[in-house]
Amino acid sequence: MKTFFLRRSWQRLVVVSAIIAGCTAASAFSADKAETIKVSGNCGSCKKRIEKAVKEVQGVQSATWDKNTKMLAVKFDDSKTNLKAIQDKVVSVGHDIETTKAQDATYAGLPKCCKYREAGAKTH
Ligand SMILES: [Cu+2]
Repeated sequence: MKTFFLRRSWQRLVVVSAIIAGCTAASAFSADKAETIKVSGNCGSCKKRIEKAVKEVQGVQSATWDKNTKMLAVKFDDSKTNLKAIQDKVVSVGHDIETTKAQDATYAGLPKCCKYREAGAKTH
């Protein structure tokens, strides 16, 4: 009786492992990835600039930046691009992210309404 029970649970373990392995394999083939990163900015122009830039990165499927939460939700094909490339693109058009600051010269070129580093800029 005890042996029978052990055998049953062993079999169950095999089935569960097979399911887990199957799911892992499936996710390895599906290259779609979703990430959310914080991007500094103020207004609708920032939104357009950020989203346009990110969508230019090959492999990016969608990009949506929220001016209130400052969060950029991005979906991309993991086999064509990566989060680093997307972050670099955001920074390249003048927007700071948590780990990297945009170059001062690029930031200086932003329209006045987009100067998010200035004090009081958040009330936009
Ligand atoms: Cu702006």
